[in-house]
Amino acid sequence: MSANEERSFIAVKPDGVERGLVGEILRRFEARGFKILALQLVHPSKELLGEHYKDLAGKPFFPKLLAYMQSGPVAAFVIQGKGAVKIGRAMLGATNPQDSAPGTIRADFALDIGKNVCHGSDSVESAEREIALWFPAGLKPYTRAVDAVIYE
Ligand code: IDP
Ligand code: MG
Repeated sequence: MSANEERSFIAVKPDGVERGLVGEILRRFEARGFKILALQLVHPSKELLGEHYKDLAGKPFFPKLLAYMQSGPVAAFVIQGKGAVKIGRAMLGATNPQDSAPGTIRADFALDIGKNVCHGSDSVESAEREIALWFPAGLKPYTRAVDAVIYE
């Protein structure tokens, strides 16, 4: 996979969907130049979430996190483009919105760590794992003419 084809898994969590932020969040990634490679509203099972957040299984907030993530649909999408993982995390902002830099999604739309509106993969390996988990049917690549004006 070339550098311009790096992928990240991004999700608008149930609070973000409920608050009508799906369009705004998608818009930011589209405006930055990323290609939307997959897009789906998902009602995640406990099993899917347990796998998605398996590294956090021992944390005291884990049960609350799963309940939060099952409180409504999640808008799951995959972005593709140069620096998708690192830039995706930067655009989301720090996990705790109290610490997120102004201009990031969490700073602009959230106040509490347990209602922080969005998820983004933390590494290329996590991204591939999460994409396979949330989009088990796989992704269908496509070309965009606009990439010729986005990349040098
Ligand atoms: P990340 O979403 O920025 O990658 P993680 O540490 O992977 O942060 O935690 C996953 C999610 O779990 C966070 O986005 C947040 O919703 C929730 N979370 C993390 N730490 C806490 C906490 O201390 N209290 C409540 N919820 C938390
Ligand atoms: Mg994480």
